[in-house]
Amino acid sequence: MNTSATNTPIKKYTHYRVCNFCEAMCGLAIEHDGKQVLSVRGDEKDPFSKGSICPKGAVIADMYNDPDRLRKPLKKTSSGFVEIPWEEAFDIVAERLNHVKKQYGNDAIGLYFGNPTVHNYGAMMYVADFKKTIRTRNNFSATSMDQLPHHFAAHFMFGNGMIMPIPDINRTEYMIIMGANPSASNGSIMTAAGVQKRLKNIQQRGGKYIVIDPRKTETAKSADEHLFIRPGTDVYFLLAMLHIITTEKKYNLKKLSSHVVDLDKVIAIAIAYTPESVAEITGISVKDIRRITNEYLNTEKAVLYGRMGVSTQEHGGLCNWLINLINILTGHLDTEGGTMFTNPAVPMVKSKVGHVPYNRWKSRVRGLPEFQGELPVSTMVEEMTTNGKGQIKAVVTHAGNPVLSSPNGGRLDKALHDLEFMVSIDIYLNETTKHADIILPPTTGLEVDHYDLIFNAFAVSNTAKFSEALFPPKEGQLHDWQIFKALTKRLSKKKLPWLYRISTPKILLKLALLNGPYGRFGSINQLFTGLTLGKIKRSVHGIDLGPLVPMLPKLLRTKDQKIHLAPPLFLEQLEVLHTAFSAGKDTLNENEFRLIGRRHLRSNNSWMHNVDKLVTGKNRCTVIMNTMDAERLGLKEEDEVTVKSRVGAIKIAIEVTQNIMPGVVSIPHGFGHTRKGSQLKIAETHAAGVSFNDISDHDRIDALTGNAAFSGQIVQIFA
Ligand SMILES: Nc1nc2c(c(=O)[nH]1)N[C@H]1C(S)=C(S)[C@@H](COP(=O)(O)OP(=O)(O)OC[C@H]3O[C@@H](n4cnc5c(=O)[nH]c(N)nc54)[C@H](O)[C@@H]3O)O[C@H]1N2
Ligand SMILES: Nc1nc2c(c(=O)[nH]1)N[C@H]1C(S)=C(S)[C@@H](COP(=O)(O)OP(=O)(O)OC[C@H]3O[C@@H](n4cnc5c(=O)[nH]c(N)nc54)[C@H](O)[C@@H]3O)O[C@H]1N2
Ligand code: SF4
Ligand SMILES: [Mo]
Repeated sequence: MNTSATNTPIKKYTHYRVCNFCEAMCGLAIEHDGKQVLSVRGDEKDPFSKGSICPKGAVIADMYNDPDRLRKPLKKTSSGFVEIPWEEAFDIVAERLNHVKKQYGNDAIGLYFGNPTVHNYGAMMYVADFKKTIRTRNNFSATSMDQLPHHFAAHFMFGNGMIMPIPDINRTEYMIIMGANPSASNGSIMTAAGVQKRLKNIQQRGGKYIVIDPRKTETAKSADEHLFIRPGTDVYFLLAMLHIITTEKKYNLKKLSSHVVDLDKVIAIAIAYTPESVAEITGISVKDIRRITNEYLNTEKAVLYGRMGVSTQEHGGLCNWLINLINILTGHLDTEGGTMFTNPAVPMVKSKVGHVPYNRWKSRVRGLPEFQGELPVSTMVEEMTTNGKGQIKAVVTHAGNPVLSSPNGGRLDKALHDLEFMVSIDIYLNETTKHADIILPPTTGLEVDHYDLIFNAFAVSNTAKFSEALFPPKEGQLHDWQIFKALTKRLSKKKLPWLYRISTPKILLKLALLNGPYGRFGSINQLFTGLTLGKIKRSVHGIDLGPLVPMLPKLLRTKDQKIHLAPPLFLEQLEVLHTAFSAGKDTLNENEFRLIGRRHLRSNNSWMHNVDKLVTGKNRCTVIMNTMDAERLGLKEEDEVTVKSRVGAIKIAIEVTQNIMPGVVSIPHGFGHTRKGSQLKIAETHAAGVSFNDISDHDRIDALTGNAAFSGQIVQIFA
């Protein structure tokens, strides 16, 4: 394979894989010489991504080679972290966790799973067994500061949290995008590699897409239309749409008519929300509300899509319910060009019907209900710092950096410091993992094989691809799944079944594919022709399993196999909203603003800033403010200001633009790498930035779901 002789030309090979950094699933073509990567480009032959790539995928080799990446377990000592052998590290973790369990009970262990957990199929295959050995109620993840309201609406309307509708971007002719910026994020709960091209294609086939966002984002700039909306008021805009649809009797459920219950209950809920009554609150004119609703109603292939901005806000749960409801009432669910459901080769929706994993326990301090085994992350710190039975004394983090990513991360920073024990499974010694007593660093990126279990299930067409590892793990390195398995083995009271002991992610994937809808055992006539892992592997660029197809009513998992249009929890929350609505528009003092976040194409939450190529150029950790507001406060570009909230204050440079709604300011999250003790080289550079979540309030949640409400918090700005 190798060519070390000086004159022999270097032998080059191409390795094809899926990038697993974000949800888009771009196929990469990686040229290498067997040892080093020579170039990375988008794989034009990938039937799903067709050559698309972004700057993050292009530096996958830089991530692999990053000298700051940990390769061996670390143990904290009085003179700093020292490397120790794996067996010793596992023994310490098992001994300490067992000790905490014995002394204080199972709930004394808090678990936190970050975003890359779901991008890692090996971890996904083994995390459930690991959780079972801990058996704690204090189970947290990034879900409750992200897409929880989507799961919530899916769960109560369709009977399973994973039945999340996906916009059929490939065929729609009218797309309303609320609170999403796919040009930066590359799409979310809409796996759509090359999303910008897909959006452009809507226009090229004579359709249009409009963006409703408090900032004129990168997506908004190429949209047919952009409307500013006041942060956190989407619920009123949606209710006004529903008002028009119901009071003017413009609803038509088409083929779904016989598959819904409680239509009568939703017909009257939006009566009070006339476009006239919400225009001032939302900042969107009556004319625009009416026109957009009618354009959407009059286009057969139309879709209403909402994401982060309408999820991580105080009415996230209601927004996601209303978005589904409007798509259903207007015949835009489960039809071409509307919202549809993916039919992945490994289904995420199990065949069981009607089980409701909700509110089986509540968080100890704030009394917030569990959803699908998890408590809202906003409650994590109080569960650590409030004395009493069930108090968290030890924490396990996997692939998460909650000190930078969770609400009031500064408070968490202190609470982690005071724990009796902490272990982090992570590739870096960063702002969170620096608190760990033991860090267990797995392989990542080019060293792991990959099959996108989660994002294949939310893709805009049905597709499958398997990526082999390009490079073997460096000597002594373990995969995430091997770490989970080793810990499960040590922590488990019972002897583990032999099947578990010999299993690998590949074996489990093989079985899942065989039993999946396209697999050999999926149906009798597929017995000889059905999909196998072998077949997928042989198609190195991936397999196209066709466009989205109607999936209802078969996919429904409610006991009565109907869509529940008016789940009681949502109606109750709507009553609460009525009170807020009657209070009218709130007013802000002179130096008060509503804060929103933003993502940049060259960032990925908190963990990619260590790659030089992704942080060169202009400082991106700035607060964006409208020109009029800046003039009013006597501020100019690059001035440093203090942004203060109930829970903290940060100093940050200002960027002045017309592209943000007056009264609103925007700060990106995932920065703030200057914290002492983190070993990342970014900490020493100008790009370290400050953390949004040092000012985000942990008490600001969506009351319905417990999701963190990052958007719309009031902050004060001082020169
Ligand atoms: N203010 C504000 N806060 C936000 C958001 C926002 O929009 N605004 N967004 C929220 C959202 S949507 C999310 S998903 C969360 C993300 O929250 P987190 O998941 O807590 O944060 P990340 O920055 O994604 O941290 C990922 C961690 O995983 C590690 N890692 C990377 N690859 C691997 C791997 O292969 N294996 C292991 N074991 N570790 C790995 C990294 O080193 C890093 O420590 O942040 C949320 N926080
Ligand atoms: N480059 C890059 N890509 C990423 C990530 C990343 O950090 N960087 N993170 C990944 C993750 S974990 C996720 S969850 C996805 C998220 O992907 P998206 O859902 O596309 O999230 P954002 O890019 O944060 O876009 C949210 C938009 O909501 C707007 N917004 C804020 N408040 C409101 C509001 O009250 N109403 C309305 N209508 N809009 C509002 C913001 O201005 C912003 O433009 O991106 C993923 N992809
Ligand atoms: S868009 Fe996402 S999947 Fe595609 S190359 Fe970039 S980070 Fe990777
Ligand atoms: Mo996320």
